[in-house]
Amino acid sequence: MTQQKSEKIGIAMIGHAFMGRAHSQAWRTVGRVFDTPLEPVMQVVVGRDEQTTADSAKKHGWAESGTDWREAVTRDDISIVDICTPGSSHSEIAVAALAAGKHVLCEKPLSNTIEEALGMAQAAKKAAAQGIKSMVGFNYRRVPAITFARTLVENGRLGEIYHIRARYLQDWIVDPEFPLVWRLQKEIAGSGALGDIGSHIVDLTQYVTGARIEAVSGILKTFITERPLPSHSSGLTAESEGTSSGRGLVTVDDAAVFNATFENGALGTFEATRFASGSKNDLGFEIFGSKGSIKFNFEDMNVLYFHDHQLPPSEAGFRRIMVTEGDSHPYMSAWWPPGHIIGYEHTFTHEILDFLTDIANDHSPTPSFEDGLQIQLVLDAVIRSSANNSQLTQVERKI
Ligand code: SOE
Repeated sequence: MTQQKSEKIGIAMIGHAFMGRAHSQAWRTVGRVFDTPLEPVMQVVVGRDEQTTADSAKKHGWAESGTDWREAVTRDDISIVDICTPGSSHSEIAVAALAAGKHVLCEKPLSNTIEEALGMAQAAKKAAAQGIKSMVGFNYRRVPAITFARTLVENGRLGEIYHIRARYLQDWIVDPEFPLVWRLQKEIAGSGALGDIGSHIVDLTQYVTGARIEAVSGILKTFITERPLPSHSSGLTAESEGTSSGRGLVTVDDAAVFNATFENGALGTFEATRFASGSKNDLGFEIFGSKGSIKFNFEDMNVLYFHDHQLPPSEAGFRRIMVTEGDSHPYMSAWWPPGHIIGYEHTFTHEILDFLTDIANDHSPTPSFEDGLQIQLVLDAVIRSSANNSQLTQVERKI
């Protein structure tokens, strides 16, 4: 099913917190920077609280607001459902939206359990037969330097890949008095650093190398096991938590470290933590091959370091490539002249551009829900390994 250029397409966004704000910016911007094949209409944003959702609609540019996602995903004027809620609600909303014939963009990680992820992948596959598209919001794939890194690997510039090293370091919960927010509650978030930020580096390393992780050996750690209950009603009480008054149990990991074997024979090392004091959003990876190597650091996100191992030793070493050349680097032709750098929010604009383009051209978006399921299976293997004395644990295949 293809749709004609500049045809309007109605959007419903479910959830309007951090990811909702980032996606709203992208929906507002994409048609004003890129020649999009479809014109997004920011029709309705849905949230739990009527007043805060109405405020969000006004601030972020949505025509309407509501508190009933089931109504929103069945509206005739809605063709895309953008899920920006915590992982505990991804499955129910995505399956209902796909069944209603809506294209679905779902934030990462795909879901909190393997069973849900499998059901979502099956529902997406069934909907795809009717021309309905679905994508998981691993936005860092759309950093131009990372898209360019994938091209270098695809073109053989790194040769055989030996080592893959990836990190995602944050420090927002080092303070023991930071409250027990939803990201620290398993029933809402599914897991902690592992699923929230570890999922990004699993996706990125598999995307850039084109190779999947086969087995892992991991350790999960929760450094601070009790925290103050959040001021807003979270359904948690000290009594229900069996903790000292006003505090609740942290039920997810604070940090995850794991080694990995890749299907192409490469070895991987991964670190995902919220306790790297001083590192605010330090996502990075290094990939070493027989013909060359690359290094990326999100804190310098417009740059890719590339070492061409085929050059004479006298010229060896990593050179700093500014990935801002409009004629030769991904996405950059639509923004500014070379050297005028872009930021975090632009990755969501690129993600939504690609989703709209795939819908218009009847192409299958990536990462797919199947890709999202495979990433959940990698995370699940880390959890099983950590519970089994870090034994090397195979990643299950359910696809
Ligand atoms: C919190 O760790 C978070 O908002 C993640 O959920 C996002 O995916 C990441 O891009 C920024 O940090």
